[in-house]
Amino acid sequence: MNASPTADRPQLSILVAAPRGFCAGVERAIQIVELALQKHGAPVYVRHEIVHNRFVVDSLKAKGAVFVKELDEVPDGAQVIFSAHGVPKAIPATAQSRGLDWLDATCPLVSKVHRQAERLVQQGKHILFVGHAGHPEVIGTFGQVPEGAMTLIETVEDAESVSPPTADLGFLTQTTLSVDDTADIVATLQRRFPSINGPKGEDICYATSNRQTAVKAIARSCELVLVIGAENSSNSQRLREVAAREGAQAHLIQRAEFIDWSWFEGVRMLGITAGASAPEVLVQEVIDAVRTRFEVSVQEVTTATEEVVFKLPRALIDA
Ligand code: 2E6
Ligand code: F3S
Repeated sequence: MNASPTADRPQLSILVAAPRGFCAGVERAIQIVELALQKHGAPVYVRHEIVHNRFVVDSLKAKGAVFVKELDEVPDGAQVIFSAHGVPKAIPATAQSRGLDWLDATCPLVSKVHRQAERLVQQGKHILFVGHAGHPEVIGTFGQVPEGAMTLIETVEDAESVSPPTADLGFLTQTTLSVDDTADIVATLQRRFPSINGPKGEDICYATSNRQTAVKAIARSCELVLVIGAENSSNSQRLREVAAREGAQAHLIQRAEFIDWSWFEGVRMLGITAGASAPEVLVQEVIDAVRTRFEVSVQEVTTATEEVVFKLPRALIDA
């Protein structure tokens, strides 16, 4: 449908956050599925959504990827790929014992946390892991260490009340947490357990923290912020929360068709960003949808530039 003439439409300024959208780990994970399809031909099985985005999953399905919940849905002899969020050690072990041809699309920054978890356990420490219960990254990281070696901390209240089995402690975090909430949780742990061993930098990844800084910068000036991303995407949910805390009405939407136009009442400045698993095409789709109702001016607000690229698994480099 064509946009109505300029005179009919109210003015709306749009601030678009940068960085937004795909991070290096998501680019790599999608490329792993695409290259595996090129190399082996369809079908290629993927355990769990490769990244938490329906549009990405549907695009890969159309190319021959088959998404499954568990390995027992993968036929013998097939190729299977593990999602960017990481898997418990038992998953590649099972794939190996079944003779499956497996590839690991775990983000290297998640794998780094896995190795830190193993190291802390080797040092005899109990780990306090800051993260969200039930998230696949958390399940994957817990699955790197023996049962009972790690305790989940979700809130400041958990950090205040936890009574670990030993005083010899380390902490680690999920990669996609709220930077501000995590700082409060870590400060609580460090106050209660002054000798706790923590990561040198942070386990919250560069993409998560850059996207939160960027959305904070635009949300301050916006009455409404739309975050493009999925309900099950932790980093996208955190972007919505950050925008809401800055005082904006903030909504997480998968794509343009989920816009509720009543949100726009009284809005003069709209902010737009996208989670690390949301493709740029969906951001442009939202801007185009807004253009059909408003006379818009679009400005990108850049708070950081990103040049991170991760290497592909060796088995795919030639492909
Ligand atoms: C893997 C690790 C971190 O829900 P979450 O934000 O973790 O995942 P996605 O798929 O939305 O984002 C990418 C990603 C993958 N982040
Ligand atoms: Fe990795 Fe962070 Fe993206 S952990 S998949 S770079 S959101």
